Amino acid sequence: MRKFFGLLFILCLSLFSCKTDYKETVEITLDTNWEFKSTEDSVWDNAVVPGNVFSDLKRLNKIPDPLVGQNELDVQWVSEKEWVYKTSFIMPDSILNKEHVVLNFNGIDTYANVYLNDSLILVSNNAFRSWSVPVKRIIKRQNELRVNIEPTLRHEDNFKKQSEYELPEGARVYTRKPQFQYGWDWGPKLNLSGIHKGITIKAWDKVKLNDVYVKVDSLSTEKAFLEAQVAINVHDVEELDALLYVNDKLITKNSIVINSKQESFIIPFTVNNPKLWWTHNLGDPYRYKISVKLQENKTVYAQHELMYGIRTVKLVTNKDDVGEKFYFELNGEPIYMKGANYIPQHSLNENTKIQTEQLIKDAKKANMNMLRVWGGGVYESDGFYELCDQNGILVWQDFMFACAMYPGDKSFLNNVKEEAVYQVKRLRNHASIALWCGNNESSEGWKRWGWQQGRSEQEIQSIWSNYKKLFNDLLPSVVDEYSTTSYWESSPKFGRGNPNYQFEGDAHDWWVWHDGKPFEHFQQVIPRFMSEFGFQSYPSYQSIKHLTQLDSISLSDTAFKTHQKHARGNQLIATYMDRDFIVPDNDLDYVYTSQLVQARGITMGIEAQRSAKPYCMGSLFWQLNDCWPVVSWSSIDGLGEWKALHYKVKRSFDNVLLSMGYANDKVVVTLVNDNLEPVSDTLDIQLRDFYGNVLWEKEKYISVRSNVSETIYEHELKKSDIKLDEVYMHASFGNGEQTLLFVSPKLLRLPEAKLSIKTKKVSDGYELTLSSNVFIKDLFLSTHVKGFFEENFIDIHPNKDKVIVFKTKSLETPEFLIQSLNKIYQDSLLK
Ligand code: BMA
Repeated sequence: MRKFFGLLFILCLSLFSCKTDYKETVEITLDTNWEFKSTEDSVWDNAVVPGNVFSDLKRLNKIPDPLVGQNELDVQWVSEKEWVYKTSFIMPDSILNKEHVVLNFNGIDTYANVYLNDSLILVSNNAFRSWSVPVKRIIKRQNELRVNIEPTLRHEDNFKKQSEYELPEGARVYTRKPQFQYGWDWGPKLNLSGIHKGITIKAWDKVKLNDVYVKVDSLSTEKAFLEAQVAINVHDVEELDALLYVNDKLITKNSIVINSKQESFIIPFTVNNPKLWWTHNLGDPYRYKISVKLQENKTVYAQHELMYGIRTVKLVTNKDDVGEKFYFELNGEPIYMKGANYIPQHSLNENTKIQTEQLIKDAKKANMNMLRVWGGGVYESDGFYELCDQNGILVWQDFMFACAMYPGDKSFLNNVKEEAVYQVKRLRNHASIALWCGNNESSEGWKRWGWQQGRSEQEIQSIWSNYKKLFNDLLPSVVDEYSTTSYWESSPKFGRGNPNYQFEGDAHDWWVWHDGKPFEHFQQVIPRFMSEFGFQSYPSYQSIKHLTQLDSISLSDTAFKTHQKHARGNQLIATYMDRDFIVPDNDLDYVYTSQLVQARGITMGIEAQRSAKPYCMGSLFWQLNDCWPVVSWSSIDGLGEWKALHYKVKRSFDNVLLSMGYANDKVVVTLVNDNLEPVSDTLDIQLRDFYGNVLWEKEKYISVRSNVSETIYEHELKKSDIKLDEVYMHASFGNGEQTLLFVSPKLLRLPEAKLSIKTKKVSDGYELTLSSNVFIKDLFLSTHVKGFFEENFIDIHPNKDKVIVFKTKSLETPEFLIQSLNKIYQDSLLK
């Protein structure tokens, strides 16, 4: 009994000083003593909460790791069973003596009956909601909490039986849980159950502070007018003082007269000469510390502190001559959005805080200023948005609906309403939240994927009217009532089958990949905002070895094939590779080349879209990350390794981008300047052969206005005057550079290189100095030692040293493997 006291985690909610004499709210986390079993078993095993059944079984060696080999197929039985979790705990007097005791469930996945001391206190049916249950009358000194989790299938079957028709994309639409867990074209089918977020007990006497919502009313360089909306529960209190501090300085003190048990009030306040929050590429993501304290005389009842970025952000969609604009305005400035789509980081939710930190840092390193949290995944943890706030990255947040039509009955809509209110309120203080979007591709699917076929007119009307209830009424009104964030019904606005997709709204351009169009399509069709476009590649050598559990790379391994979820995936990679690259016949080079294919296509798209600014105002590629090791569209793989794409988008997303094209005997140099101030520097262009001879050169001082894309130089160059397959154009401007090839990589006559590598041990790894007698295209370094190459997949210019840092904490001495397109071309000559 006694041992539990040691495990209690009592939070003193005072963020100023615990010495103040006040009647604190006491909070305890119920994260110990948990056990679980299937309802068919009699033996209990220890469990981890928060967690899930798969992770528990894996930890106990009762199932193999579902994310490696073909194990996914062998563990499907887990989702079909009913599971029960229980814990026993002792309540200290500090809780029992309080006037109010509330049990909070921050996330249960999904259909559960919850019993406290044999009283049914909660029936849950939504993994995206939190639940608060008053338990003062039930809670005792010695308690047992039991959570029975039923398989989703049982409920989905019932819903199906009650429904007059089947909805497109199957039973998953009935269950409010991450939709990708039912299997996706990049993810395994692992339908989790469990208590996936923490359970806490909160106890209080007189005042409980429920929420502080800070919002910007108006903004100028001299003043930010803000308000803090405070929501509290009160008991036996008539008047309170509300104190508001900014960066620890007392700004206002108001006296609040209490009229009811649930009170909410507004504290208006002003910040002079505000330092605004900016995305990291345009300024400092500065945040103020804002604190609210509630007290009666000198007794402090509750306090709350948050880090708050002062900014305004909105989506602008005014009509124009062509169609409709689509851009984000941050602090009154139109901003080009550069980034990627984000999916859950781990199929079993086992990603650590450090891994999330790393991923956000990696996004920032690659010059991304927006991530789209995609609707088939999860509303991310508070920590995720906190990291985006800190790092100056905006978030396009989908509601969790994807690629399907959803029910519209009252109980489903009420359930979604609770979910939306909870999530919008939870995230509204984050400076990073730029947009709430209703769903991913549901509207496109309904209009263009044949979902209406074979249905009666009545059914069609009913499904579409339910869609409208959800995405045109319910969700926008929740966003409007509880936040100042813009709302967008569906991503994309039009499917690519509708020609309007180029002129209005955001676009998902899958002509490349799904429809097999060549990458050059990205240069020909440019939408107003590209919110999805992508191409698959094979993951890193480390990921392939990990998932096959082999010491060497084998692409024919059957386990490896389970980790490609797109039916035509490998074939499409092969087809595109053959168009532009020599197809290697060994697995190592094949993996390397697949990554170059992906990087070529996506950077081609990004550069065309950015050059078309301000017509196009965003490039978010599909997809940033993976939820397991897999062949997919990601730029960072399931083990966190950067693919060629991630290295290469860093340059393509740079604030100042030099872009070059060659058509009709003319080289055109474009400069995209995303900075909010002009840039000037010397543009240096050289036509070189692969041996370092400069065939032509030009230097010119260039100035470009702020926030524009401009053609800065044009040069006549007749095809007949050069050997297109033996020369390249190199341009530099400030720190930026660009290489233009005149033919596809497949046709380059790349010479054999004499490469010298000098390796020097430095404090955090190794410094490699590379130099070559000839031009080397896409040199790739890898090693068996765990670490990170600061740069990779680079071009080496003749007789010019290139220094690359390999960061590692390992004590092992690395051996470096080197691959390049020169080597692949030279090998092909020997065949
Ligand atoms: C997009 C996404 C996902 C999918 C991806 C690749 O449209 O919304 O549904 O994984 O395409 O097919």
